[in-house]
Amino acid sequence: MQTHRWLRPAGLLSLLALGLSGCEFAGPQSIFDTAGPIAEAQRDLFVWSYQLSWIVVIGVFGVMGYVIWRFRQRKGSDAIPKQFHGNTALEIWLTIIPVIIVIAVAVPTVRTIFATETRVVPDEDAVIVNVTGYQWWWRFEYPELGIVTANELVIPTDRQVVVNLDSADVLHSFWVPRLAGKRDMIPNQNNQLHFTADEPGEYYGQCAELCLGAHAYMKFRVIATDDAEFDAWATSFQEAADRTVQADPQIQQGEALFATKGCATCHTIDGYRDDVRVGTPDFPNLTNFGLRNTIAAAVVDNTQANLEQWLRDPQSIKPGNRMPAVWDTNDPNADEEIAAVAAYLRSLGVEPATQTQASIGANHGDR
Ligand code: HEC
Ligand SMILES: [Cu+2]
Repeated sequence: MQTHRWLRPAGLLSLLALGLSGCEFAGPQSIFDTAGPIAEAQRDLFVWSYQLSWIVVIGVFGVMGYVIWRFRQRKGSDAIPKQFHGNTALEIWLTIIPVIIVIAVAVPTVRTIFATETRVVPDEDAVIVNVTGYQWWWRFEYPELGIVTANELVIPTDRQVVVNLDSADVLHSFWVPRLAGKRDMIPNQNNQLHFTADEPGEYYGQCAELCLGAHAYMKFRVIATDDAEFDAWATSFQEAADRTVQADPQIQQGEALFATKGCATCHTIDGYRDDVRVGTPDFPNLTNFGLRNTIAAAVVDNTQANLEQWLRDPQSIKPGNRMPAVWDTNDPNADEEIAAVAAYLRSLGVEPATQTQASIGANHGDR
């Protein structure tokens, strides 16, 4: 079999071109499009090592190319070029240059590690969040504010955020590429990460440690707001227990179904009826669900239609997840009841008049 000699390099080159064309430097999960000082320091370190590598590559291949060309065998000459074995000066330089290169990489690396990776004494006004990874969603607890929520980490802009990372089951990894490098979440090992967001906005997060099943759908959002909006958000959670169910009959019906359909055995809603024991920490807390932008670990937007679809058949939205389908497919009341429960959930934390535009951070664009 005869293949053309140029086919292989041509194939490799087109593969490379294809790979590069898939690169996106400003996507919602790009480490190059940084949005805070920690991610910025890490990106700068990466770019510096990358540039230095190119200097080394160009230097080494340049010298090699020059030597190959300059000392190539010439017609009619069998003489061996002058050898430099035992050239002390050259050997010293060949030792010094790599040492300089190693130092040029090591010093910024160690400095960045200490600036970004170590445990910190939190700033006075830092926001502390205990994050627990579950197969396949995120629990966010703000111990100082008495708030528990899921899948959307609301933070104030320009203030340090310290996250204590834990897992309830297997290994997960907390990663918000535009804000900070990833950090493993290991059961019973209190790993920590800290970061700050410079600008209000919605930042995409993703579990970065293969955790089986729906791992690829284990996403989340960090929503950075200004201080006033953050305080309003926090207050809204703290007051949730005292809020009454909205008067709308459909919402009232949904509220009742939340208990009778068994949702309350898994899910907590602060302030839900005194006579019903609601939820356990091991399922997403649905308090103020009407303020959420997304459903099921940021897999789909929080719209009435998506929420109904989620309740009718969770597997159709997020294959592998552990929320059961509660209604039988042939239940004649399913459509009406699902619509009612969805309306109830979407009313939580929302003033009746502003229901359509209540999502927090929604005006900051989609990343
Ligand atoms: C056996 C426990 C269980 C029951 C019962 C249950 N759920 Fe869930 N639910 C889950 C789990 C687990 C998840 C997380 C799924 C995922 O994202 O991987 C979930 C997720 C959700 C979410 C998305 C949460 C988020 O943070 O985005 C909503 C909304 C929800 N359930 C509503 C309901 C309603 C309404 C009912 C009753 C009709 C119900 N659930 C019954 C276990 C349950
Ligand atoms: Cu995971």
